[in-house]
Amino acid sequence: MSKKALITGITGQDGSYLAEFLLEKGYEVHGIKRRASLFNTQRVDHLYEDPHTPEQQFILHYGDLADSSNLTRILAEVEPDEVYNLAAQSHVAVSFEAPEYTADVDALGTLRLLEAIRFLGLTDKTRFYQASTSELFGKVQETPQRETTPFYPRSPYAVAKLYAYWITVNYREAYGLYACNGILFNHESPRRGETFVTRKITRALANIAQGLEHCLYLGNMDALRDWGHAKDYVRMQWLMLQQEQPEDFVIATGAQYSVRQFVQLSAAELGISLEFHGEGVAEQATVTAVADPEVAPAVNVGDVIVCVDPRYFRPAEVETLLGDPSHARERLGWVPEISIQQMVAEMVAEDLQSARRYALLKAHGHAIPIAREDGR
Ligand code: NDP
Ligand code: GDR
Repeated sequence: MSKKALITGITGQDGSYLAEFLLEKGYEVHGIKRRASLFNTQRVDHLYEDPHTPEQQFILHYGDLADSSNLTRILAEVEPDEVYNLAAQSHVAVSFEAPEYTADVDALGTLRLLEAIRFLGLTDKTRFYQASTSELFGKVQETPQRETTPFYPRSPYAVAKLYAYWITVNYREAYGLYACNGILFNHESPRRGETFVTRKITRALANIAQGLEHCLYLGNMDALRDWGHAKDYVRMQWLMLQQEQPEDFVIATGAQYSVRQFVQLSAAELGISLEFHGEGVAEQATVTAVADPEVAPAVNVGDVIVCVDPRYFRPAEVETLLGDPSHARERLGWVPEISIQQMVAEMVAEDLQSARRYALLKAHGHAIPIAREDGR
C-alpha cells in the first residue's frame, strides 16, 4: 500500500514541486485546488491523470481553507498519512490590502485543518507539515536567524503565520500530533508567482530584452534576502515528516543578496551590464554594455531599464533576512544543492523563452498577455 499525502496549495509553486517529489517516491498524492472561473492548474497539468483511469495516483479535490466542513470531508475521505499545509494568501504586500482574508486563510485555515485531524481521530495516523516563514523574524532580533531567534512579524501576513506557527506547536504539545513547522526562507524557481520580486525581475528583463517592455519598476532595492531554490526546499518538507520525533527547522542557504544584486545577476544572464545611479526614489539603472544582440536585440547602451516606483514600498518593510540552516544540516543531512547563480540562469532562460515566443506572436499581429501591471 502506498502512502497517502494531502497537499493544500497544490496549484502553487511549492505544491507543484512537492507533488512531483512525492509521486516519484510512490505516494498517492491528493491535492486541494480552488474553484476558479479559468483553469488554475497550469503548474500541475503535467501530472494530470484522467479521473476515469483506475489506480489514480494524483487526485485533485475542490476546496478552500476558509471552509472547514469541506476540509473535514476531504480529510475523512482521504485519511492521509501526511498533510502538507502549503495553501496561503502568500503575498506580503497584498496582505496589507486584504488583512482579514489573509488572517482567515493563513491563520484560521491552519487551525481548521488541525481541528479536522483531531475531530476525525486521525491524530495518531496523520503527520502535519506547516509552511512557516522567515517573515516571522520580520524586524530581526538576531543575525543569522535560527530556530531560537525571537519573532517580530511586520505584516498582516506574518502575524497570521505567527498564529499558524503556534497553533501547530500547540496541537503537537496538547494532543501528541506529529506536527512540525518548516521556517522557510525565500525560495524561488521558474514557477514562482509573477509578482514576487525575483520572478518580476527575470520576467521583466527578458521582456525588455525582446522589446516587449521598456522599464522594470521596483520598490525597495536595498532589501536583503536569503534566496534558495524551491526544489531543494520541498525535499526538506518531506524529510521533516520522516523523523522519529517532530521538530521545527529553519531552512535557508546562509547567503544573502540585495534586490539590486538580483537584478544585476539576472541582467548578466542576458548579457546586459548595468550601472546603478541616483538614490532613493531617483535610483535608476542604465545599460553600459550588451554582450549578445541575438539575446537582447531591443536593448541599447545608455537605455534606462530599471527605475524605482514608490507604489511598491510597503507600509512596514522587512529589510534583511539571513538564515542559519545548521540544525537542518546536522539533524537531517540537508544542504541546498542549487546555487543562486544556477537558479537565476534557469529562471531567466525560461522567461526568455516565453518572451521570444510572445515577440514572435506580436510581430505577426497577435495580441499577447504581456507587461500586465497589477500594482505589485
Ligand atoms: P503560492 O502563492 O505559489 O501558492 C499558494 C497556494 O495556496 C496556491 O495553490 C493557492 O491557490 C493556494 N491558496 C490560496 N488561498 C487559498 C485558499 N483560501 N484555500 C485554498 N488554497 C488557497 O505560494 P508558494 O508555493 O510560494 O508557498 C507555499 C507556502 O509556503 C505558502 O503558505 C507560503 O506562505 C509559504 N512560504 C513560502 C515561501 C516562499 O519563499 N515561496 C517561504 C516561506 C513560506 P491558487 O493557485 O488558486 O491561487
Ligand atoms: P517576500 O517576497 O515579501 O520576502 O515574501 P517578495 O519577493 O514579494 O519581496 C522580497 C523583497 O523585495 C522587495 N521588493 C519588491 N517586492 C515585490 N514583490 N515587488 C517589487 O516590485 C519589489 N521591489 C522591491 C520587497 O519589499 C521585499 O523586501 C516571500 C513570500 O513568498 C512569502 O509568502 C514568504 O513567506 C516569504 O517570501 C519568505
